[in-house]
Amino acid sequence: MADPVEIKNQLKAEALRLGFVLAGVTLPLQTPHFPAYEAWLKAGLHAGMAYLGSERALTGRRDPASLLPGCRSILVLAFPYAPPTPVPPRPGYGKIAAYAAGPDYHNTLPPRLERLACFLQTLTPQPFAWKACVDSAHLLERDLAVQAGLGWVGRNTCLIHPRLGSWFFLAELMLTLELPPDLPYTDHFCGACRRCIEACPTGCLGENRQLDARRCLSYLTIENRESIPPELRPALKSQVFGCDICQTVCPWNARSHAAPTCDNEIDLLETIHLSPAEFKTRYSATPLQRARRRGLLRSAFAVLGNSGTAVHLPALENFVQYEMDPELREAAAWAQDQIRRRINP
Ligand code: B12
Ligand code: SF4
Ligand code: SF4
Repeated sequence: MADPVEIKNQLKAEALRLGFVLAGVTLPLQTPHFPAYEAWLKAGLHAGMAYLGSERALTGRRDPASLLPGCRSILVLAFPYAPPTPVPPRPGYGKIAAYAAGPDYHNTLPPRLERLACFLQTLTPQPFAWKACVDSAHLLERDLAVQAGLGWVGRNTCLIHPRLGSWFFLAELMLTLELPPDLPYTDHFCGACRRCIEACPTGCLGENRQLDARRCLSYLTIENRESIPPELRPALKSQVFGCDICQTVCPWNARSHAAPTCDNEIDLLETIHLSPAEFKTRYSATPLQRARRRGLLRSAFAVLGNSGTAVHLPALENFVQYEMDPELREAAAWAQDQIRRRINP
């Protein structure tokens, strides 16, 4: 088979067979909103994610082809995950973001991209090089997805598809093979809707599709390596890892028909007692490992402060007395103090 359009169609069909729900092709060119990325960095909205402003990060985002010499096309894909279960919060339990309820997509998606590349090689005698990218590559994945026709970026800054909403990951297969590009998605935008801006508990979504990571619960509980500022801890409520609020309220997600996930709660007492080895055994194959044990404990203390009861006080006292890490000790003492104020106002 030599017709590039037919090759592209077969490749997309195979992607759907492998579980992806959207696929589109774009060129490895600078995306239209690279200047918006630079402005975001300049304003310091990336918080402690200094790696996003490194020379390598900027080069890849400015010139995607620099990631794969000879790159001529990028297949952009979306892979779904189940939305969060709408269960009311329970004292002593923390909620994790829906994307983190399953295995780590950084592990599960690259083999699918490899299978796709092997399949593509069966369609053409022309040899080609390829590179699988999932999240951590220096690409503006949402912007590339718009260019490949997968959807548009909403006020919550997520890539949205009219039928599927935004409960999916993005991934790319970069290719030195030339495939005909798809048309970019028309900027659908959000009309008069502002639900995500109004629902965000820390007000970190700006008017112009910009997110201030310094106050975003997702950043504070996943990427942040420092303490969570005490004034922001109450905003976590029961959220111990990641945040789904600005997607949950989005009407485009109400229209999607994905079944809710079943297990996005963790027992906080159990969590704070995990040894480093136990943390590794339980979470190393899940997205929670990104926060590391220290980060997860820190957020667990914040959530215990918000919803814990007298039964949690002895465990917290143990940390206040014997924990070596001063930031964790402080977080445990804060939680204790919050619970005591609730019990004896
Ligand atoms: C850093 C990062 C974060 C940071 C910052 C997020 C942010 N909004 O900037 C934090 C830790 C907060 C985060 C949180 C989450 N993340 Co994140 N994150 C990334 C990462 C690694 C880089 C994103 C980035 O460069 N941000 C900087 C801003 C400026 O860029 P951007 O959001 O990509 O936006 C660009 C386009 O939207 C574009 N744009 C398009 N149209 C328009 C129109 C106008 C007018 C303008 C001005 C701009 C614009 O402009 C921007 C700059 O180029 C990407 C993976 C990647 N390599 O791209 C994943 C990624 C964006 N994250 C993802 C996910 C799933 C999440 C969470 C849902 C996880 C969770 N449940 O906690 C939340 C969602 C929070 C949110 N509302 O964005 C998915 C998004 C999938 C989707 N459907 O959109 C990605 C693509 C990872 C993946 N491979 O699946 N994330
Ligand atoms: S992920 Fe949560 S904190 Fe971050 S912008 Fe969305 S609603 Fe706000
Ligand atoms: S909630 Fe409304 S404003 Fe926010 S992304 Fe969805 S449609 Fe856009």
